[in-house]
Amino acid sequence: MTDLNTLESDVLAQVARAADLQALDAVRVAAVGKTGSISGLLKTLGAMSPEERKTQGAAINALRDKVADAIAAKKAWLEAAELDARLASETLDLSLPAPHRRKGSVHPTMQTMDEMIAIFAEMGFAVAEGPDIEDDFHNFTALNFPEKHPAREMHDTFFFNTKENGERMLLRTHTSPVQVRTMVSQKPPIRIIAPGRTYRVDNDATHTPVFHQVEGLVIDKGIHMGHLKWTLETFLARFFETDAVTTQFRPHHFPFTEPSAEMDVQCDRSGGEIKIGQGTSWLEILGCGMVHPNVLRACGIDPDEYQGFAFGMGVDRLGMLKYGMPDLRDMWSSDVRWLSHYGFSAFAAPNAASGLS
Ligand code: 2NM
Repeated sequence: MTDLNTLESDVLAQVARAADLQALDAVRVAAVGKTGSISGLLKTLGAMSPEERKTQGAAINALRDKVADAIAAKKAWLEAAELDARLASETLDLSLPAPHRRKGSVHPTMQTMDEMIAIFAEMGFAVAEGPDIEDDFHNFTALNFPEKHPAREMHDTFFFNTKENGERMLLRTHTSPVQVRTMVSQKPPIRIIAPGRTYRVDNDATHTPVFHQVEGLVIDKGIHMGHLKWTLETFLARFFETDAVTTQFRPHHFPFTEPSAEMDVQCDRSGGEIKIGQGTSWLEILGCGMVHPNVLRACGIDPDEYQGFAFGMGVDRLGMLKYGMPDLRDMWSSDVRWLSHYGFSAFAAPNAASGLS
């Protein structure tokens, strides 16, 4: 008859030696599996006297439980060790610099947009956002573009396929629909800028199908073009980091403003590059005007009680002027040499306190 104590120390030693889960399972099968050594002992109970069966049965069962517990404990330990090894081998320190790779940088357009937002934020403007995919009402109708009027053709629009209900969505041609949504949902006074991507069917040296705008809107009682002029001149002086700028309004036409104007800023073109804030030339820089009464009415604002000014400027264009980039198409070239030449540090976000660029 096998000595239970010898069997016990034998099996427990095998459990202790098992180096991995596979080896441990082999030990389990050899000891407590169907044809295992301990299971075999249990089968010998039938041939014993009732007295012997009572003592031997209890002893063999106790041995079986002890071995099963030892195997379960070792299994848990091996699984934890396996997980630890995997975690150690898969460790990736994301805070380490990547010395053999080119570092990423902020795209000049996004840097320019962040600078513009920082200046307007300091002047008390809130930032408003809206969807890139718009409907006809918010992009055109509410902005006083008459139905079937050629003014709609001015913005060569990317349209989606007409839906079953007859509606045709579009990619916004300007960020003005954000101003519409703001006027519809908020009560005056309103003071917002709407920065974002805009889309027009247009592709040449000075136009890309996707471009970026920052538009602004102020609605309150007694707002007039003097407020508009001061706001824009203050913005331009800060943006171009000069003490002051000289500007002129030129009459223009937009459906959504009356009167409408383009603003030119005085500049110097004598040295090959454009310098803002001095000189004898004028540079067209943005569009603006007093919000048309029809627009206010379409947005639920009484034009006899409230007036407002609005303006819109191209971020890509302003960035080119400020950072001396000659060709708009470089913006989309994904050329890492261009990006690292003009790119900005991701850790130097523009703000009014520490400087813009
Ligand atoms: C421009 C020029 C002039 C403008 C008008 C509005 C609104 F919604 F208030 F009517 N938003 N933006 C506006 C006015 C935009 O971009 C060249």
